[in-house]
Amino acid sequence: MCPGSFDPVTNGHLDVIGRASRLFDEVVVGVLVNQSKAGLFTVDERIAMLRESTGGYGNVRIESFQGLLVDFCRGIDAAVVVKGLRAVSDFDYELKMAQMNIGLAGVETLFMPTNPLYSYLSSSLVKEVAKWGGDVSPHVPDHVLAALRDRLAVDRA
Ligand code: COD
Repeated sequence: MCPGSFDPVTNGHLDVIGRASRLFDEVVVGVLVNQSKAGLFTVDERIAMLRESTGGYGNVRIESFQGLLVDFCRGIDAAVVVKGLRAVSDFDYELKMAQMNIGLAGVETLFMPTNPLYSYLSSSLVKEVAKWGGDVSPHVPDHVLAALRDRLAVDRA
């Protein structure tokens, strides 16, 4: 299980998903439905972008979830959560969630060191740079780049 907001998916996310797909028989990417935080893209749009980006993997499927991650994991019978770790700041936050998730439901978390190519990448940084006209083409797939341009052009209009 690879959970996240994926607003939008970046090459950093895709690197972790691709590596997980080589380690596990089946990978479920779970997009969090967060009622209290509107994203740049709707959950359906994020799911569509993830599906397009991971279409080449035969064992990856994309779903949405709300509520506790551990409840979703139980519902789909997922034994392991896979998370990418970019920096010590990620570790600080992720360790607490991983320990809570073991305590809540015995769900284990496996941390994957980020590919150094993507260690500074986040969806928020990509949106910030794209919003001000910076080039994010090295950081997201082409179809995500096009979606960002469309959405930000509409937002500016
Ligand atoms: N390189 C490697 N990995 C990366 C990169 C990168 N450049 N960017 C992101 N990642 C990985 C990280 O592992 C990250 O956790 C994951 O991708 C998703 O990233 P985001 O930014 O899309 O998603 P987040 O951090 O907003 O997702 C947080 C969750 C949805 C996983 C979390 O809030 C959650 O589990 N929520 C459900 C409610 C719950 O159970 N809460 C209690 C937790 S104890």
